[in-house]
Amino acid sequence: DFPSGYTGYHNYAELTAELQKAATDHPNLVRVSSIGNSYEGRSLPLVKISNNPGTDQSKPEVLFTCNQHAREHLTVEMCLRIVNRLTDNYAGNAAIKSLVDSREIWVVPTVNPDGAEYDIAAGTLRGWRKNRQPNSGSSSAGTDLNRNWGYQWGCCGGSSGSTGSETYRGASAFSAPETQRVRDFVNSRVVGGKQQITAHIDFHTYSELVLWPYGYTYNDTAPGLTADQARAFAALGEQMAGSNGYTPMQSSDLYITDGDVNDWMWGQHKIWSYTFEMYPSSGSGLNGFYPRDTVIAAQTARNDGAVDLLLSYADCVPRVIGGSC
Ligand code: 0X9
Ligand code: ZN
Repeated sequence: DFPSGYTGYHNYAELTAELQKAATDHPNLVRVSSIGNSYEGRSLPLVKISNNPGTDQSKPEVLFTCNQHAREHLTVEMCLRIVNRLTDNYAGNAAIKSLVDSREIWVVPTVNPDGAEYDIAAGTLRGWRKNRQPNSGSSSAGTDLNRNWGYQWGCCGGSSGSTGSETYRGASAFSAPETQRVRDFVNSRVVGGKQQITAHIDFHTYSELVLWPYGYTYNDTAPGLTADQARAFAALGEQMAGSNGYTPMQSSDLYITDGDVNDWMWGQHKIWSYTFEMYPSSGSGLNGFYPRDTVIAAQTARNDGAVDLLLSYADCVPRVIGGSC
């Protein structure tokens, strides 16, 4: 489990209990289900927040995902905060009520529960990143889930083909059960030929950044990404960064990745998909991944404004640059 100084973080059992509690406390706002299981058989919880969560309404949908990378435990707390804040404050806060009433909000608080549990299983913090899927013919386990997505997978030197690498891309695109489950869920939100999810944030740590596609190329425009779309990505990214004090940039300006989640969400579905790299802004060795639990409240609350901005633009992100939908 989490060691001393970190017990304020939620392990997998505590996370699932907290999600159930949100559903019990707010049955008219929250539905908890599952998008399927991880490699080791843990259910990947899916939370829906809306004013009629049992019904598929015709409203813009927004997705938040957390914990693709095992050791980035602060992101689980971020997704939990989204669930608790939007539901606990619904009755008393008119702005939150109107966001929740006008959207269908999906949260996957842990995409990589096997890795997260492995990271803390010995009562120490192991610094594990990947999932826990074995690699045939290798003693090294794990695929980097954020190199396993199927848009330009493995194209461009932004991932590794070596099983021992921290950025091992897997044997094929979507070879990891966890990316498959999220992919299948997102694909399932194509209703009547139209993708219902319009906007997405995938939370990571660390560096305090707001990132947007593409990650596979340094070019600002590329197939499937026009100059106007790139301007809208940047404009909303910069607004969100203005609210949390992070640094905004196209993700390849940080470094090239191929097979990351944002490139697939945009390239495949035209979902306005961002990566947030949370607190801290810098670190040495593994310590940046392991801030004490005393920072959880402030460093998740810091993103409240950015989350609300994404929700508010989800009807038409190009509106941020005066465009229309
Ligand atoms: O490398 C990653 O997957 C992300 N950073 S982390 O330190 N959390 O591992 C960033 C991915 C964003 N995409 C690009 N930089 N292209
Ligand atoms: Zn990460």
